[in-house]
Amino acid sequence: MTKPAVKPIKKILIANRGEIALRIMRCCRDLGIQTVAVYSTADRDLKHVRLADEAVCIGPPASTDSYLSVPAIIAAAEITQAEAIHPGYGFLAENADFAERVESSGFKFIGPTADVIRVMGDKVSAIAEMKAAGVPCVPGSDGPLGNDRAHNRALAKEIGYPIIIKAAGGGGGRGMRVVRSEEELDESVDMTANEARVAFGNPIVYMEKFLETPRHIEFQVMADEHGNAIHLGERDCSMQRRHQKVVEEAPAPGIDEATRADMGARCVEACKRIGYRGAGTFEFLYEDGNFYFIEMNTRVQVEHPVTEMITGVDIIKEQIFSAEGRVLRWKQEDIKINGHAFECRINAEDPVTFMPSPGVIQQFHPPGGLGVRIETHIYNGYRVPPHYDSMIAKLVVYSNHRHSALARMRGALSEAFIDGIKTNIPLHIDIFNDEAFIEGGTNIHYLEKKLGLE
Ligand code: MV4
Repeated sequence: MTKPAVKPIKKILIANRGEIALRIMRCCRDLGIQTVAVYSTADRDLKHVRLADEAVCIGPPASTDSYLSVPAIIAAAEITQAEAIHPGYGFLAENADFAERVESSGFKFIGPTADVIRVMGDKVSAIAEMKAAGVPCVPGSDGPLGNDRAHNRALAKEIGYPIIIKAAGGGGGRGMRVVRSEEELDESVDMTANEARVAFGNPIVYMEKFLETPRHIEFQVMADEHGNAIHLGERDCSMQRRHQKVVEEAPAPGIDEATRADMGARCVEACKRIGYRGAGTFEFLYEDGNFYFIEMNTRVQVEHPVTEMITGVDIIKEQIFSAEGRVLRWKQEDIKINGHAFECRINAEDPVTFMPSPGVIQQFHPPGGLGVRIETHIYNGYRVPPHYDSMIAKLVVYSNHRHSALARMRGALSEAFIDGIKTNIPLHIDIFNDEAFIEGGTNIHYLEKKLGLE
């Protein structure tokens, strides 16, 4: 076999803000790659803007006019002569049209091809691909629902109530409706389709059996453009409120090595089938010992550090290497899951009402010590702007065992101090003292139930 053409990237434009922009910038620095930061007028004082080799203001505070402005970002790449664009997460990271525009403008998009983003962005085609690759999916309609109401009723009856109607263009909790009896079915299908038409410009909906008490377990994969792929094990992201993850951990409690190897191999097979490139995540619901694929994320995720801690793989670095056209440096047998990691998402919000709490950070004392990693862009005097996501830091801990990692997180949380704004640190302290969470394996409804009762 001839060696593939590797094109080393000399300069990357980071099309994001906050902690992930800083994470990507630090990785580029490790690799000797020049960085271009882009920022809105609300973000002039971001840490990575100061540390990047170059910085370009791309617009006013509103995301739609800055971090979501494709022309502004492409123009910034052109004037700085960047070679590649890293989208981070959120904003344009899973926008196929953006990926296409980046590449047609002569830049490398650090992520999968636009075609693959498009296929996986449509949940109906994503599920069809996964089924074909041998990935277990939720029993359901196997494709879009049509207008034949009798057929839909027969289908729901066969699957068994409760069922859930989901929009093909939705995902991440948007565009779905649970149906508990036949009387509600027709109206629910129509309403979900109409809302989807408005929200996503796509009225296509599909049906799945509704799982009442699943856990959310996701597999991290990494692929090159030469048909090689590996998995980096799984994460448990069940501790969530209103589709916002609060705590993540890796590995998922109670998943044995054989199950991990089996599910991981199926995800790897799916990557090969769709021609995946870069970092990706397969999301599953896990109930009664079974996995059911629900969606794929074609970007790096917020919670990628917990996987890095237990595998030793720098996921951002591998994304860049993949974009350079390199052959994946890891074989599956090189990947060993070691120890246990937790991540707390620290948000600038009221710990009781969950209302955003922007403002000036008067004092910040980050926790530290062995196995403690903090990913944050905040510093003393930094003003948290009201225009963006309220996550200001990720506190990640690692230890040999889950039990000692829990203790390490409790210690780190008690040491962390942020003054000037409200944060959800008290909520995290509550969670890490919760008996069921300490036991492990709580489901996706656990936190909302706990908050409702207390
Ligand atoms: C489901 C489900 C139960 N059964 N699908 C919500 C977000 C989107 N990724 C899919 N979601 C769900 N799909 C079936 N067939 C329950 C959820 C769900 C959920 C999933 C993951 C994490 C948190 C959740 C919270 C509520 C509902």
